[in-house]
Amino acid sequence: MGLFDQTAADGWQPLPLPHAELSLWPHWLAQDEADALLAELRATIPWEVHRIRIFGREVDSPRLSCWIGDKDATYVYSRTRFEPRPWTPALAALRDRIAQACGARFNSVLANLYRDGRDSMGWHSDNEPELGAQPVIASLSLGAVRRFRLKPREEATREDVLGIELGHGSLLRMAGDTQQRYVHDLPKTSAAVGPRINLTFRWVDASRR
Ligand SMILES: O=C(O)CCC(=O)C(=O)O
Ligand SMILES: [Mn+2]
Repeated sequence: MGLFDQTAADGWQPLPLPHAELSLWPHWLAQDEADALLAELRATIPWEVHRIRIFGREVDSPRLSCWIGDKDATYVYSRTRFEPRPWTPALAALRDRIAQACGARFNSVLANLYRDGRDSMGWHSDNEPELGAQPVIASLSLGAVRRFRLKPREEATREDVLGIELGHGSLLRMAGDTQQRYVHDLPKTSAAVGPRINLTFRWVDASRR
């Protein structure tokens, strides 16, 4: 698995985020490959509505999701325990390529489908204990370009918010103290946007819980 060495030959662009580690590879997948993957995942993933807890109240999450991974990669999210669905051949192949690009290993992926601009994800960080203190999380985006934002966990002013447009086929790598220091979201947009799929690959160790 080894080190994450950025070289001039690859497409990683480091993004400015003090005390954290964030890089974007804007066109990690070529257009035709990204098109095919978007169509396949939309049709084959068993999309479901996850229930999440907000201010103590359980509500439908405003997007469709599916947790996929190794059998032992169970995950407690918003106080709900998710048993992973098995890898499909396409997702397993993708996992291995993304592991290679990111210099990390992954045993699970959270797939999200944002049907249109009304679907979103609120401020949170991926800091569940089973992910460990400094997780490497790889985020692949397909479909409509949406804005992804990060802000410091504490005392954020408007200037502290970093917005990144995540385009079709882009790969975002979050590592180091990114989850400890920052929260991130995917806001709604009033623009007429089509569907978007986002895959966040993670390493879950259920024994850390
Ligand atoms: O859709 C995205 O780009 C982010 C999704 C996310 O943060 C998550 O699933 O934890
Ligand atoms: Mn997240």
